Amino acid sequence: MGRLVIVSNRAPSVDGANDSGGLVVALKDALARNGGLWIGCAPEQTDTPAASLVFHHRPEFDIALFELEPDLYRDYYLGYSNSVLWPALHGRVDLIDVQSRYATAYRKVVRRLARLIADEVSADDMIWVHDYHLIPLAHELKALGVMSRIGFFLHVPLPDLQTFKAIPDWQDLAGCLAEYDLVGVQTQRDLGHMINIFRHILRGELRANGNMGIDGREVVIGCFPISIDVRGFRRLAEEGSVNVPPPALPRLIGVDRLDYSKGLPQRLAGYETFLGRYPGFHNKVGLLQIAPPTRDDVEAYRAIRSELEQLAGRINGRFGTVDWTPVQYIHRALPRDELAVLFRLSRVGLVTPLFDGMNLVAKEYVAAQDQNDPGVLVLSQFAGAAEEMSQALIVNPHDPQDVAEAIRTALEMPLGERVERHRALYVHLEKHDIAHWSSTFLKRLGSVEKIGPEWLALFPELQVRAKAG
Ligand code: GDG
Repeated sequence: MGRLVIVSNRAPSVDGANDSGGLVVALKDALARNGGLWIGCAPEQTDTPAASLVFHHRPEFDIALFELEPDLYRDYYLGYSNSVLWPALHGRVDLIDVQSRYATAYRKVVRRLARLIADEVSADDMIWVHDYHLIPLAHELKALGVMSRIGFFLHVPLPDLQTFKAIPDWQDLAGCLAEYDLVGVQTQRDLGHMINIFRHILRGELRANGNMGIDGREVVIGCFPISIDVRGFRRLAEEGSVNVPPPALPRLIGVDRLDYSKGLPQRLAGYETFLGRYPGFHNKVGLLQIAPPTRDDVEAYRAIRSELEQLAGRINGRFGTVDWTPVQYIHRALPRDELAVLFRLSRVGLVTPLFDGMNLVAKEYVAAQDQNDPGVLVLSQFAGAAEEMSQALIVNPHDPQDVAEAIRTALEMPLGERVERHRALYVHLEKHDIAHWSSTFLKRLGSVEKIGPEWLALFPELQVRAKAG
């Protein structure tokens, strides 16, 4: 049996330092089973990249890094990935920054990576590619004769057809997606968009088994809602909060990378409306917003940062007193165990993105709660998580009145109702945790029909091994 080969823009750190939570936890076991491999971009760029993957051995699996020149990396990562694809996939077509060198760099990086991978894998390995940074990888690998099963999972939303067509290379990109053996998205919403995109752009046909027929091939498609290590996160919150006193005032909490898709200004507008409408809560509640920086080199991210700082300042100026600061804003990352405790000790979790593939913070907030006295999750209808978490208070993040009312409802919700809603959410999450997500995806990828290795042995000419260069 072959190995599992994970490919993502960023690989786990070589020393395992940032393993906690996330994909590593989910995939460690599957990787360890057959001497697995995780391929990702080297964290540092260099003017003289190695001509092959750079290997590091970890006890459970190997890590193989590909190196990139600084300019190439910038145009591929900050450029095409995060100034074209990220805004387009999140419906912010107004923020797309089209530069031909971005697209060139993106294709160049993926093509180069494909050559490095083709040298490494064999037909019975299973390759799982993650996210929008690497969409054309299956196309490039197949062009090099790689026969492995190749699956793709999109962590971010797949928008509707019209929005998708705002991407300059939309036809090409749709064709590249359809070259995977399995394409997974987070939600039924995104699955519907994918079917539409394949139908209209590639003349795909939806088959009775739920897969798509495209150009005489069957592309397996599916919805695989990602999750978290629910029990692990709960433990972190429980253990960390022993002897930690609750905050002086009931707390609302928001934790988001500082990204325009997360709806932070809209959230603050909702909170401001709440404070304006319900003066009885003045001095009786506080909002803690943690928003670590991300992609600071892209102009749209600098703009959202200054907008948020102004808004927080305005609210504090308008409602604050000598003894009370309505908004506490932290613009840096906190350790994960600290976050877990903060979630547990917060009465309301505010998760109000404008568009989000899933949103793991919503799941972390629920996992961290004390089941005997849980807080309430206020969740945007546009977070993928809303498909699974209907017992949260679901809001329209664009409507400050709606957010304000949900905040009030959450703060006034009786214990019985809080416990009931939390139990339903927790039971679902515990069953659908991150291990469930990865095993469902891998099982489906493993069952995709391919020419088996025994056949390949009879037809060695099919097993082309590409050479670098
Ligand atoms: C993409 C998709 C999809 C945040 N601040 C700190 C911190 N975080 C952690 C959270 C959570 C993670 O970062 C954020 O995950 P999200 O799911 O909320 O959002 P994205 O980063 O945009 O992730 C998203 C996800 O991929 C998975 O498929 O759900 O839709 O956009 O775990 O806790 N962690 C620490 N300090 C912080 O200050 N330690």
